[in-house]
Amino acid sequence: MNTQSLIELENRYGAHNYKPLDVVLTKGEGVWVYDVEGKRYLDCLSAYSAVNQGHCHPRILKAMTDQAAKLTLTSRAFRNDQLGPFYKEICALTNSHKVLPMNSGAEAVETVIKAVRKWGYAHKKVEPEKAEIIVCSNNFHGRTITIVGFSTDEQYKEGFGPFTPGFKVVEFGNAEALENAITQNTVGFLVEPIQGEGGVIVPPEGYLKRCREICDQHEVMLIFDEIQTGLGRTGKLFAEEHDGIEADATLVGKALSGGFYPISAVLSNDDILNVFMPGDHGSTFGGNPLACAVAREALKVLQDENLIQHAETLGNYFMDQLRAFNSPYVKEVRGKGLLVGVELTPETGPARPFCEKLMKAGLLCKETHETVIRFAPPLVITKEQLDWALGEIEKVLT
Ligand code: IF1
Repeated sequence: MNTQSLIELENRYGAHNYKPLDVVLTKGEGVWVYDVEGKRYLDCLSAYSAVNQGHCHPRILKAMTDQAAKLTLTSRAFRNDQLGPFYKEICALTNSHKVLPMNSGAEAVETVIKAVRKWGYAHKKVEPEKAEIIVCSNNFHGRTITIVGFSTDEQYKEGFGPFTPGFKVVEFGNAEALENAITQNTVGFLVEPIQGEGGVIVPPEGYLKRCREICDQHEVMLIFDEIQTGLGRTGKLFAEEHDGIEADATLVGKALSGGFYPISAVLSNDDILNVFMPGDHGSTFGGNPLACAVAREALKVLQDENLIQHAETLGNYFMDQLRAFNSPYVKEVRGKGLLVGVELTPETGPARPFCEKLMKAGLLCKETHETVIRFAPPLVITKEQLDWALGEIEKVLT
């Protein structure tokens, strides 16, 4: 089937909750994806950073097919032999005490909300039903009712209320606002170290460190949503490392499977995840052996191929080159590692036509917040491939 007929099928039968670029992909390999007409594109989105290890990485593919032929799902009513090794390896890598595996990123967010609330009642002696979690303006943490309920983007909420109470919003990047919002009922502060969907917003220098201190002073759990920024994307294993701090709980998803399978996890200190008792939380697929085998290999690939350091080096080069274009359309180039946002000037108008031009040139990327082009290629991208992309971007931006 060709592009047009496949798009018609989607439009005819699917819910219209997306407006994708009109490219229908059928194959991926490393940084490259191919559409149904056989045209090749360099993927500069990596499925929103889920494909950090590159499309269809052969080692992860093998781990997946080997495990799929052996055992895929037991449910958590029984144990499986992949879970323990996965726990041990991810805790060692991330310096965590405990892990709780789920499937989607939003589920990891929901899980940490439950855990931190329960911690607040048990340990901070917050009055029943009074626990508060502070979040930031311009946040993106997923699409469930609870999560969109504390979004500051009206479109994410409109028509979906009523929402879950117990959340307070403070300005992102403003540590004083956080401190002022804390009460004796505050149990957690949930924040993205760099806001992804919000437009690749890097907070002011020292902000996260100050948040760490404030949370320590007031016995508030600091929760980093590293679902997009984690696992090498920003040139560190976690973006928190840029500030030399550690969160009390860290959420991972996306690249935890290298894009093969929905796997997410809450990583935490003992205090937080130890609140769960049998029956408090769970998921049919969470922690299944297929997911664990895939995640174990995806994490090994990140380390064995030195992708984290590579992201830092190439990311800096990428941003330097983009800035050197001195494009009249560009207001700012920002980001960390290979998570890069190019914000257009207000006069330039929306970013979408630029993304469409880049698509014609063989480069796939996606606008965010109307005026920002986000570039996040797989971390396996070579300098030569990046130079080719830069050549095409330069043509479109100048
Ligand atoms: C879509 C955005 C990116 C996330 C952070 C939690 C989640 C996400 C920091 C939830 C998910 C995804 C969702 C996906 C597109 C993508 C996205 F544009 F929507 F915002 F990456 F920027 N925390 N982000 O970025 O994880 O439940 O989806 O597994 O909604 O189309 P999820």
